[in-house]
Amino acid sequence: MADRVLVTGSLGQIGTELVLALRKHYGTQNVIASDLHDCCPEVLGDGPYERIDVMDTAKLAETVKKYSVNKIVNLAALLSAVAEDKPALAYQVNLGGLFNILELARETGCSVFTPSSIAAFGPSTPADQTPQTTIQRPNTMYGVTKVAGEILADYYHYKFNVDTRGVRFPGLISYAALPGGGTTDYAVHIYYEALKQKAYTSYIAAGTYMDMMYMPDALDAIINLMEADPSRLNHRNAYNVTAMSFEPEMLAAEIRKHIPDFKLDYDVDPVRQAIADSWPNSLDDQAARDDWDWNPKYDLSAMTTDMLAKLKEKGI
Ligand code: VAH
Repeated sequence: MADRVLVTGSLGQIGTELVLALRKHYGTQNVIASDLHDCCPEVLGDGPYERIDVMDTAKLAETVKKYSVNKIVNLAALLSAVAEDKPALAYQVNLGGLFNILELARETGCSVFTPSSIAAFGPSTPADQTPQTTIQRPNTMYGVTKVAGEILADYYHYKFNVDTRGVRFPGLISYAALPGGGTTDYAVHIYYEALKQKAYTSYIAAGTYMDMMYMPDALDAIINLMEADPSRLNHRNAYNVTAMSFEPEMLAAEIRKHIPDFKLDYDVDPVRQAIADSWPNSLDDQAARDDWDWNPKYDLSAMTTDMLAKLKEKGI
């Protein structure tokens, strides 16, 4: 029987594009999108859609049975900045939701892909070329749910043989859907404002390096790891993956190659700056390259060229 994939959090920054990419790979009718909206928004095209809250275990089980789902991609989560504002809800959705998905996978035999983040690292983690296996003491609720989620997903793999897999994503940059409530969102908004105003005021300070990745590479990472030969996987949850590391001035300089009079200034947000300061400056992603041939295609220059072109096509 063909693989049938349930995606939670389908209307988020990753989900909006991942559902369409998964439908290209597995077939439109074999990918069931889900989120909190009552009906399927146009952006997700014409494949199956269900309204699912990941806290609703009955609806999750009913959906897996209804569509004979064998793979679950769990994206439902609150991102870093909004999670600091709503820590209890973030704990419930990010960790409670993942627990519900893992329990369902244990009972039904589904595999589970769920992304972690560079947020799973903290101030005591080696910040440059952060190793695959190292200290993980995040000091944000988002980071707590991500590192706990990694450990929980590994537990379900080693204790119950659930096929769990995940990557630690850096900041993701895309032209299709805006991110919501993250710390790295500045690196998306800057492109929109560069086209609209030829200027942007960054809430992240100059010199703040963070790992980043263009969404096409992130989508490839998810599908390639989901399809990877399990005998090659030396890690499960989760693999470091990155494509570039930059700070706001580097991004502005790249934009100026296309918009010469672009101006960048700063109004630093202490909450999101503190979150960014607790994260690595750059990751070592050699394990992903060795175990499942991870190989990003976009660097800062290629991403900027494509991002600006695609946003212009959208009429920004
Ligand atoms: C955030 N975009 O900023 C997310 C991501 C590494 C950052 O997890 O919260």
